[in-house]
Amino acid sequence: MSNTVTKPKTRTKTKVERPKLHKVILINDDYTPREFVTMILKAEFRMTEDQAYKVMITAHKLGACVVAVFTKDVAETKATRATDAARTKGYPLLFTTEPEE
Ligand code: NFA
Repeated sequence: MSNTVTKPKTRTKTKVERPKLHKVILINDDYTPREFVTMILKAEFRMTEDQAYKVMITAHKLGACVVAVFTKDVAETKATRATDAARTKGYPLLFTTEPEE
């Protein structure tokens, strides 16, 4: 029959991948005051005094500490904003980012 209606032979399955998350990492240095680090963590990463103090003291003791994970754009923006805020006060404080495994 020439006018038979047939189903399509191929199907399309859309795969949605979860965007890879990126860590924001606080790096220790010998010059930035503890109080200032804690203040930046509270302001930029919306942490409580307790959370901010724990992250600051962990970086102070171990050399670095993961602050939080975000999508790539958000992680980079927050790391840059936090680092820039320290620069305006003349502190060498540094936040970096790296993709999660
Ligand atoms: N190590 C700094 C000090 O003793 C405090 C600090 C903690 C700096 C975490 C940077 C990151 N004043």
